[in-house]
Amino acid sequence: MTDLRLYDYAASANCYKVRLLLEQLERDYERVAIDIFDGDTLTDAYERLNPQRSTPVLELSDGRTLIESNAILWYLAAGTPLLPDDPFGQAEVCRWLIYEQSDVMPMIGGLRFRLVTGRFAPDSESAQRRRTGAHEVLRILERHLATRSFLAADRYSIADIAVYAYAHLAEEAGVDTSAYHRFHDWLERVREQPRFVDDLVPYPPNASLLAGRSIYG
Ligand SMILES: N[C@@H](CCC(=O)N[C@@H](CS)C(=O)NCC(=O)O)C(=O)O
Repeated sequence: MTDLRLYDYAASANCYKVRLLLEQLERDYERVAIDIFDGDTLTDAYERLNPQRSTPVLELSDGRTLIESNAILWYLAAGTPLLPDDPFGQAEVCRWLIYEQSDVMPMIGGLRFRLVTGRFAPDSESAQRRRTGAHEVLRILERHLATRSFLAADRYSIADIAVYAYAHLAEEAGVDTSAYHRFHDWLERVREQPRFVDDLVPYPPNASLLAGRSIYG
């Protein structure tokens, strides 16, 4: 009997970060597969679950639901070593959760998604703009990690989980990361954490442009 249900798309790194945390916290949960390119998020039932029609969604045993991957991370990590309990440490984590959504996800995850599903040509202006943004993200991470092992509060936390979920995909987005040595050392430190998993799957064929039905068209 599990008390958590995760509405989840296996190829989404926003969902992967929640799966990684659940694994590291040794929490049981029921996984409900949502095919975002087969119209699963376009139904009235899904809109009631999440008016933003996105994955992941976490449902608690009392029926309450949480949307937004980083809000879900925060809820699950509260009271565990993966979220500091002092206000400054929490604010540092919050800073990286915001930056992950505003910059890391669009510049690296968004670029990779659009390249591998045929929405961007590799040398298009749109791809080039995001690639420049991805290098800016990597430069900021590289600089930050010059004096730290982890992103926030001197320890492994949900800040690392959230940023890792998209940042580790930079090469798959066609971004050359070879100059970012501290970034690579940090990726390794994240992978060395107890119960680390990488169960992110490739985008299936129906994720390609015009092959499926989703909010992306
Ligand atoms: N800010 C949201 C973004 C969620 C999001 O964009 N999820 C994508 C998968 S990565 C999705 O489910 N899209 C729904 C669709 O395409 O129908 C979060 O962090 O949860």
